[in-house]
Amino acid sequence: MATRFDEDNRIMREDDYRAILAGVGSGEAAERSMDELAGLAEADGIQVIGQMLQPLERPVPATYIGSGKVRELAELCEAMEADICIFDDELSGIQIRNLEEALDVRVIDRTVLILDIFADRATSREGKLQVELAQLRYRMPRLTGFGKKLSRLGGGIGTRGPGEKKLETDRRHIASRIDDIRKELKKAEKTRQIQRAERRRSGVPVVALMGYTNAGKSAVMNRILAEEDRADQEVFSQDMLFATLDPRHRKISAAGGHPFILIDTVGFVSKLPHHLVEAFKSTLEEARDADLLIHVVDTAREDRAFQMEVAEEVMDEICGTSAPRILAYNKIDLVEEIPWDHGGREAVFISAKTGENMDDLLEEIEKAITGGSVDAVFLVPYDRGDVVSRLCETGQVEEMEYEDTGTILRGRFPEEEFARYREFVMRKEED
Ligand SMILES: Nc1nc2c(ncn2[C@@H]2O[C@H](COP(=O)(O)OP(=O)(O)OP(=O)(O)O)[C@@H](O)[C@H]2O)c(=O)[nH]1
Ligand SMILES: [Mg+2]
Repeated sequence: MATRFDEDNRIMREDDYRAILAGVGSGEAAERSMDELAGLAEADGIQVIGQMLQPLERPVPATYIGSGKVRELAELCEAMEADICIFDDELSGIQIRNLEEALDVRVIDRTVLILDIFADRATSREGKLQVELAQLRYRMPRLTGFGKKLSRLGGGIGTRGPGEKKLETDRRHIASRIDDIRKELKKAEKTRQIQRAERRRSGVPVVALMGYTNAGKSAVMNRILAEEDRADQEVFSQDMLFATLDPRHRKISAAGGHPFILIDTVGFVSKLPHHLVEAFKSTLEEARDADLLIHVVDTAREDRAFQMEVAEEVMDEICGTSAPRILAYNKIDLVEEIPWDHGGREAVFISAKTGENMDDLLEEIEKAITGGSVDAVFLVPYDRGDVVSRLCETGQVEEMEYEDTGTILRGRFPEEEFARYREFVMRKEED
């Protein structure tokens, strides 16, 4: 959990931050969004002591909430001894300044909160740079918006991370730092592109685990690895928001099944900051190119439908709507019944914790990635070792024999491989 410092650089206790949340909107969606904001605040070690939702259609330009509400909020802050107000949408510099003046507490928004959590979680060099880039791009147009509260609180919330030192330097410094980070990220992106191209060339399908944060994506990956006796290659999985920031891939050889590459990705929440999505674009690109998306859902959540909608929206934005998807209702060990309508889509009901029905998931993956495969027998001359390796890699070879004229391979192969090496096909076996 995050460590904070007061103005004399003494460590503050985590619950020293007492926050009131404020949002605009009405109906269930607005309430869910506020609940989610409270969850984010808690994930950042902030104690939520109150909240206020104003039923406006859209925020007020000068102060986000209406002026009457601002006064009400100021009274509430004073009465409850709050020291921070968190607004549910991204605020402009002017709004921050006006609100800090009127409320006399530190003012931050959802974006700062999310970036703060990300800054805390980032471990890889690339992850840290991506978060810093998003933080700087958020701060750039708001330099004048940060009032005296910020300098008073020094390295408080929203200023954590490598960007911290740059905060009070001028726009030019920030711009040049943004430039440097972009250049460095570009290099990392190049390496990633090469690796991705290699994976593409190998013809092994890519399957991406996606979904709302804390749904159990990493746990699903770990369960699949454990079943292959590869627990040593497990990824970080924890009951916390945004446990995963950097994508991780593992090649899965799925006992007897078609091999595939499984990618674990960063989790989503609603209103994910635009700059963050931008900054994480290159890491998310892996998922964008995936042949199959697995939407992992936390079945035990009461707000499951909301989380699913949020995840679908981000998935549409990143991957488009065309990649095939499987819905994986996870954590079924925590629910009594699993009976609901999933809109006729491919769905499996699993528990990454107990391992229940994981074979259903693997079966669905197999079905989706081998769509259009053929049982066939190949005879490949000995000077075409490349073809043999390729067929072994992309197909499920059941039998291999060495004849005078070459290697005989019997098994199930993707249609395109079958077509590509038609000249070596001895026979095609009908079902
Ligand atoms: N009971 C139960 N808990 C589960 C199951 N799957 C995952 N969990 C728990 O849910 C929490 C979140 O799991 P993660 O695998 O970190 O979830 P994630 O989707 O990767 O989350 P982020 O990377 O933070 O977006 C952990 O505490 C897991 O142990 C399950 O099937 N049953
Ligand atoms: Mg994860």
